[in-house]
Amino acid sequence: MELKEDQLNEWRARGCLHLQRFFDPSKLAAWTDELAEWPETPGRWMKYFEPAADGGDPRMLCRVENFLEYHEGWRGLLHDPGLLRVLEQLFGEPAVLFKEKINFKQAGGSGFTAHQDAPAFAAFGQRFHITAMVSIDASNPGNGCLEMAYGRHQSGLLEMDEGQSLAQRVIEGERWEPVLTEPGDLVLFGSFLPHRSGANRSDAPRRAAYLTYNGVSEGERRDAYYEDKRRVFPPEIERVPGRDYSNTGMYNIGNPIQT
Ligand SMILES: O=C(O)CCC(=O)C(=O)O
Repeated sequence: MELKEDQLNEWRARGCLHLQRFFDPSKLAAWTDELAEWPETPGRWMKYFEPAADGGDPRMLCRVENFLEYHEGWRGLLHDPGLLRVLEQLFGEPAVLFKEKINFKQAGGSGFTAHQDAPAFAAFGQRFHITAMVSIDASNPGNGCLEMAYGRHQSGLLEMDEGQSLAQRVIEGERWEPVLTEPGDLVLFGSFLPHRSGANRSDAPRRAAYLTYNGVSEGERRDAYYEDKRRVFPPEIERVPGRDYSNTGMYNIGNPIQT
């Protein structure tokens, strides 16, 4: 998969590249259902929950992370040669997986406040990451699609609030554009591109995989990432009773996950 000059120009100008129907969508939903059905199990995949915004279900599955080792289909996609070739062209060197997650955003699930990913990812001595968002369900403003401030990846770290989301006056000054996707679409964006998303006001889930890579020259830090995340912000099943997990550090920026 060789990118064309106009695609590379789109990447440079917007900090984002949307490749429609990059993956065969036929298996994505079934693979995701399999992850959702896995029981919460200490030390393995990591499941996180959120309360429904309308006060209904207090514990909706909103995320599964760290599934590379456990799911053959997703493992194949994470190492898909076409995806890795695209990433190599964007990084200018081969890509290495940093982390992987699926956001479920069930009907009634909340949105994500505007943020840049760089502050959360940079703690492992790396400078730049690219996230490959794979659309599992179609996404649109009604079910909480991504919204991007295209072009603002070139401004470095923007002003943030104490929770490391973007400061309100930055949010108000940006132009937010919705990213409409169909199942199988691939949306690549760099870790400095501001983004956010709304709540899911539809009656079906809006699932999307966020697969984050770094350039090989910045090392392999995936194990270190999950080791530290498990310590600071573990899934509920791994929490030690009585211990305070309210300081989630860089692991819950802009997220609706319950702490
Ligand atoms: O899934 C979404 O709606 C937004 C995801 C996001 O920004 C994140 O997980 O940091």
